[in-house]
Amino acid sequence: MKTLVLNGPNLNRLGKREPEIYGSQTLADLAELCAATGKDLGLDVDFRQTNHEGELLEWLHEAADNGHPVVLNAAAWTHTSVAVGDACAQLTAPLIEVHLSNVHKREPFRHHSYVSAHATGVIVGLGFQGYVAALDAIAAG
Ligand code: CA2
Repeated sequence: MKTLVLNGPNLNRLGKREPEIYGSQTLADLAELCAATGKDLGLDVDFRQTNHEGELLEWLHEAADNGHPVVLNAAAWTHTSVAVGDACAQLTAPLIEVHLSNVHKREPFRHHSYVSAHATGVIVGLGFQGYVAALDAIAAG
C-alpha cells in the first residue's frame, strides 16, 4: 500500500539551523528512516517535501483521489492554512499529523492546527521517532 509522507515549508532546512529545537539530522536522514521503516512494515513510502503550498494541496488531492494514507507535517501551514485543512478534509484513508517539536510547549500561535480536526491521530514532540510511530499506526490500521 502506497503511503505519502508529506512535509511542508522549511523542513528542507533540518540539520542546518535550530538544532536545539529540531535536532541535527537532515531531511535526507528522515527520508531514509521513513523508507527503512516502510520496508520493515510492508508500506510503499513516498516521502516528499515542498516550500510551495499549491504543491502540497495537489499532493493531498492525489492522496484523496487514490485513497492513500498520509503522514503529514504541514510545518507552519499547520497553523495558518485553511486551504490545507480543507484538502485534509477530503482524505478518506488514515491521516496522521506529525510535528517534530512539541508545539504545545512553544508559542501560542503554534497551539492551533487546521489539520488536527481531520486527522486520525496527532503525534508531537517525538522528533524523527514520531514519523516511525505514524507509519506503524498506518500499517497496524
Ligand atoms: O515541530 C514541527 O515539526 C513543526 O511542524 C516545524 C515547523 C513549525 O512551524 C511548526 O510550528 C512545528 C517549522 C519547520 C521548519 O524547520 C526548520 C528546521 C531547521 C531549521 C529551520 C527550520
